[in-house]
Amino acid sequence: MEHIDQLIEAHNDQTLPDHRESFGYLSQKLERRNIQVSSLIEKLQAFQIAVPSWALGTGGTRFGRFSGGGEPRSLEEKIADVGLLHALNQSAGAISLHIPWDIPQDVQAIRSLAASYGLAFDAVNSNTFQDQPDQKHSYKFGSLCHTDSKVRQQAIDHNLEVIKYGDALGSKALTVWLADGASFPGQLNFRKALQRTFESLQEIYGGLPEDWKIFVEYKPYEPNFYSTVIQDWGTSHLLASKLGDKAFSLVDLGHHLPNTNIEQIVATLMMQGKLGGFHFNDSKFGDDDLTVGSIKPYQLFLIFNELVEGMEDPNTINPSPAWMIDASHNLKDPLEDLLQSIEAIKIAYAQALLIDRAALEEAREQNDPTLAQEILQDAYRTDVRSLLAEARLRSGGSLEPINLYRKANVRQQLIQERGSKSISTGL
Ligand code: LRH
Ligand code: MN
Repeated sequence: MEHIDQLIEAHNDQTLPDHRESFGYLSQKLERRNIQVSSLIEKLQAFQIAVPSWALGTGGTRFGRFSGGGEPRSLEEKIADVGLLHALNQSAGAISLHIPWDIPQDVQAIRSLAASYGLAFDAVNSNTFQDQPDQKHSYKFGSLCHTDSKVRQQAIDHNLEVIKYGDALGSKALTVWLADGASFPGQLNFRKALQRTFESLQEIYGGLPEDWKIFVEYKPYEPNFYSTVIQDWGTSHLLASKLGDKAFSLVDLGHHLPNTNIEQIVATLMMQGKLGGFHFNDSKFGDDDLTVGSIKPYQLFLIFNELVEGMEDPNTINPSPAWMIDASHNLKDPLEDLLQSIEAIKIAYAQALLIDRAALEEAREQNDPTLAQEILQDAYRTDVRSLLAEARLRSGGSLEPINLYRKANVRQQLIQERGSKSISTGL
């Protein structure tokens, strides 16, 4: 979008006085508690989240899809939309592609276009949960676990091809999510399915460049409704451990049965050095792929409490996780939804950085749950939004991204440019 930098500067001038007041008040309060506000801001500026290329349009459900118009019609337009998000919040510095939904026709052109917006390529995602028009063998009854070795080989070859695309774009990781499973008792030999999946993943693992990672994403159900081969963190961890040092588990927040303690799973995987990354979203019931922090913001805070504990531990054996969103937008403007999700992730991170860890550990060692909760919730109940705004301001972003997005009528301009019926590839 032209002149976005000028629009940001002009809008910031108007909102700066309010910001100075709220940021000034919070900084003094934190400094009095010996919290280094400047290093906090630096951590927030450095924290970049990858936007999924498949979530820039209006998704839908099997019951309907209500397109909002102005959706990106090509990979180039998707990169431009993520570039706009990044200009506004200086926090969306990467895009995660899904193949074949986003095959780059001209890799060099795509690389330089992304670079022109300050964007890198995070993990690339393979897709063996849909049949492509020219595909020889169907994935109806699975892919890497399929009873027919020809189908397994086709799926392995697809993943190796996705690695090649990613490598050409500068990506350093492959995410494998498998719909593989069964919808009826008796349909699947659990043992054979898991063994075939492992052996297929071994072939894909063998195709990884030296400095690459493979993320094994688990999910309890959907589209299969009785069994999923990689159903939970334990199965993902088992496979990642057997595959080797380049293999890790990927935690999609929506891929847990109700009331699962996800923060404990995060702590456990991080302890083993096998937490590869996240697909952030939120959910009330199933894999709802809703705006991050829109349903369970306290759970997100508790997850970041475990993440910060691991990240701040000088002896941690876990590499820096990949921070990625995986959402689908049925009702909201996709770009506003993503701006809200990124804000919610960084709010949880900032609040977790405010936790008095020494005091919390002391309370735990004294078995004082009341004090432990007081310490946690003091951080959770701190309004850190001015810290995030200051981090954006120092990085050249907007103090109020969503207000500016609306004030600048971005969606209207996209509809004029792309039409009210343009549909983007993805979910
Ligand atoms: C599966 C999933 C996976 C993606 C898809 C778009 O539910 O979370 O990460 O490949 O959504
Ligand atoms: Mn996911």
